[in-house]
Amino acid sequence: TPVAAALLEIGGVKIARDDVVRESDPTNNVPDNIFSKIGLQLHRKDNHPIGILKNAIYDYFDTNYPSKFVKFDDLCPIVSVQQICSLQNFDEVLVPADHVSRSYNDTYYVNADTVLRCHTSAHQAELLREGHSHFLVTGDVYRRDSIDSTHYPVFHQMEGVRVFSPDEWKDSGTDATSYAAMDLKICLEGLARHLFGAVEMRWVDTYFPFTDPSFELEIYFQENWMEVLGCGVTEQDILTRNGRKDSVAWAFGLGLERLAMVLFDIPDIRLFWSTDQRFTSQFSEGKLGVKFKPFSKFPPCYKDISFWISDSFTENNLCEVVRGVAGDLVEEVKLMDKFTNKKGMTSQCYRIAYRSMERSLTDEEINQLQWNVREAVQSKLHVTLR
Ligand code: FA5
Ligand code: MG
Repeated sequence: TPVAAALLEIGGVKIARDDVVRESDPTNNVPDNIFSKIGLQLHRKDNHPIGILKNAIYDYFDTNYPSKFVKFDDLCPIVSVQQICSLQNFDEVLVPADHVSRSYNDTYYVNADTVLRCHTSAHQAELLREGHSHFLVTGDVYRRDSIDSTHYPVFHQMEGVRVFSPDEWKDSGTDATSYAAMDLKICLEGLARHLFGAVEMRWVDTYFPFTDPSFELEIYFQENWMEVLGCGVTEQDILTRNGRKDSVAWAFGLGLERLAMVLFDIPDIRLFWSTDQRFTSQFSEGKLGVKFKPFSKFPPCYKDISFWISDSFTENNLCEVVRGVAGDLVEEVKLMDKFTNKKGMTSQCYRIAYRSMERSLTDEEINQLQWNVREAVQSKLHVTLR
């Protein structure tokens, strides 16, 4: 259920609304617009595009690996950075101590040791320790990030892990790592065919601390290559630490919104949070062939904002402030220009696109929003407006 209370308790951890504790507790950077989405669990709604997609992926695994994959979709999104024997979000998946993803700039901290999980990989180690060898974990994940049609600070991932014991690859004629990498790609290409039939896609080599080799899958969508998942062969250290010393494994993390955008032709990620009947009534349980019919064709309205930055300025902080003022009326925040003058001062110009998915915005309303954004940027980000 949506959270209206000032204090929320999940899994024994208390989180307060920002107006209640933020002032007094600098270790909490969860804003109200994020706070209010905790617990909504779109992935557990069978009539919602994210729930429909989750069930379609379940079907693929049930058909191809009968009664193999154990499914979890209700694990608590509030996870530890550091605990005596469990360090879920980062340490357990070997994220180095100085990795950017640990910073307050990238991750929502509930307090110094506890975060809103930034990926479902946070649950890999505990489930391996519990003895699972084939599992899927679906859940809401949280990230401070940029703002555009494919990025939102709350989204959904599905993690998949498959562990092989030595007798599974020993007669294959290849080494364990190549065997797992090949099996992984076959599995995910099969999933893409199951969901989409024919789409244009490509594999890209990448880096994750918890897999080697690592890959991303991109799909051609709205005239761009869009990254839909990350995956790879699990680092041996993770298996060794969690009781699977002689095994090899693969893992993937799917971005469910991105896949649902392709599947249902949904043009903007904000729509997943819409409660407008004209959105929700277009989807129903088990129906995969549906193409979304847009009901808002209002043009976006662009406003520029320029300022001299300070050393502490980051784009994620700017996005957070803009989202805090404009909520889902902000469609994109994009750097247009940047220069450094002779005195070494750096100026940046950002273009903000405002558009409602549901109605037409008046000039007055947009001017007021932009005014409020300017005020908030100036007071919260230590920049000098130009
Ligand atoms: C991860 O989160 C890794 N944990 C995935 C993984 C799991 C790799 C297991 C290897 C083994 P990444 O940060 O790339 O990776 O995110 C995975 C997917 O989430 C992306 O491909 C994208 O589809 C989606 N995603 C990432 N950020 C956002 C965002 N702000 N809004 C919507 N979707 C996002
Ligand atoms: Mg990525």
